[in-house]
Amino acid sequence: MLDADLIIIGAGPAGMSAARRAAEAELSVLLLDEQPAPGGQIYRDVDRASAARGDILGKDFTVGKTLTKALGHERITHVKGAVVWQIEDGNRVAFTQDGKAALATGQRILLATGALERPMPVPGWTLPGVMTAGSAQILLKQSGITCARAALVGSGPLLYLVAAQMVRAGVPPLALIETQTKSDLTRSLRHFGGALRGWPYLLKGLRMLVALRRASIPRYVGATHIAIEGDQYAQGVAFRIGNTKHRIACDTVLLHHGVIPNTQAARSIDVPHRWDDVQSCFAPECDEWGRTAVATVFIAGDGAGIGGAKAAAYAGEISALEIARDLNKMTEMARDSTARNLRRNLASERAARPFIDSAYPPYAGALKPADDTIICRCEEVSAGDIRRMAGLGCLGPNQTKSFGRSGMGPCQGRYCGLSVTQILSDANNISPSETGYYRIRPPLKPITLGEIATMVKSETIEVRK
Ligand SMILES: Cc1cc2nc3c(=O)[nH]c(=O)nc-3n(C[C@H](O)[C@@H](O)[C@H](O)COP(=O)(O)OP(=O)(O)OC[C@H]3O[C@@H](n4cnc5c(N)ncnc54)[C@H](O)[C@@H]3O)c2cc1C
Repeated sequence: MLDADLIIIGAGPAGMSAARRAAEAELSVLLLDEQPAPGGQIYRDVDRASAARGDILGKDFTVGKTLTKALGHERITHVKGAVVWQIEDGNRVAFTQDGKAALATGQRILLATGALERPMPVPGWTLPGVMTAGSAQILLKQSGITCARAALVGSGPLLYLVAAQMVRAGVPPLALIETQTKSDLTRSLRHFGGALRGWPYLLKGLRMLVALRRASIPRYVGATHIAIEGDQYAQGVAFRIGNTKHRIACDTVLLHHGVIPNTQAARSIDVPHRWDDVQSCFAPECDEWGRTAVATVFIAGDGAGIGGAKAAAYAGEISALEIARDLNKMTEMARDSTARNLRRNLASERAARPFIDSAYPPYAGALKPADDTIICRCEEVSAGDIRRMAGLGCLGPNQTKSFGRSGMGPCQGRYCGLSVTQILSDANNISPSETGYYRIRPPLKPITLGEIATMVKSETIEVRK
């Protein structure tokens, strides 16, 4: 069995910063991440990136090398390709690596599992050729592959970033079809004063827009009635701006309308969650150190609430300080004096968030999808099916499983969960908070019986670092 003072799940900015800070405070750290290399979403595979790929992805990407370098600390054991599928009793973590299962025990656990892209169910979104913008970025970061003849559809800064990266890669998108409206922007202006503290983000956004304009990428703002067309695969996107119909012929459609905390691991161990009205998603309840109602479990980074990479790194360090104090490796005074600066930086990082969230709300059409739009892709359950279940008395996502198998496929509701909550909430006229979410049971990620069977030998398992 692998033991450590602290087990961190997720080697993104939150997990990596927490690991370094905890190791410096003399804690032994086991860092588990399913990816073959550290970096998380933003710095994915940064250590392997060539100079040319670094230029395409930008300065904010290559800066991640500072965090990955710190993982060389002797007290940090980073197990790569380790998929965590169960957490037991708040201190035991089961994971598989190379098809073999292992158990690790930690005095404290930090969940740094980051964010997922918000599902964007629109007609035709299950056709081959449709992906999320984040997946296109993963292809670019990890394999240097770009999508030709692609249309980017949705809203939010990540859409601009992916578009700008595609331009730099020499494969510009055909168009940006954006769903936020001019009145969203006007409404968001009330947050502009506060957002000025986070001016680097505003400047970055402005620069990306200028770059897209220079590259002559057509932008359509305020798009509604979005539908992806094609019989066998995506061949175009139809939408309306006001009363005018448009159609862009393309081979690939990249959807994105924001990111939401990845809450599966926290939910699987009954950490209470609350509905966040501003970000229209569930977030785990944590205190200012990331401590949850499960005394041994902390959460940091986008998994606790969307704040971006730098905010995630500060939050990871803050949690590590409290964990070190908790395990008597640091005094309260030392914890507080180090945390003070980190908190100040964290507040500036978060300053632009209310402005961004209100300027780029999720696409209304995907929050209230048409009846024939598929919601649960694993089991092919449509929005109309879920509304019919509501009509038959189904009040929450868990019941949709017995009413019609929604959320019962391999993803266990990871991708449809939020849409199911929102459709039921709307149909029953009950708040998302009361409607609730799927009860998440292990395994968190698919695992074979063969892999579980190897657990018998876990005491002797040798993990690849
Ligand atoms: C697809 C996508 C692309 C993004 N790209 C950018 C970008 O280019 N620029 C930007 O500023 N922001 C980007 N973001 C936002 C991003 O979430 C950042 O704010 C930042 O990476 C958050 O850091 P984090 O440490 O909280 O989580 P992450 O960086 O997301 O790291 C979480 C890590 O946990 C791992 N993990 C999750 N579950 C398990 C499990 N069960 N077992 C093992 N490992 C697990 C993940 O593989 C991941 O490596 C992106 C988000 C998404 C969803």
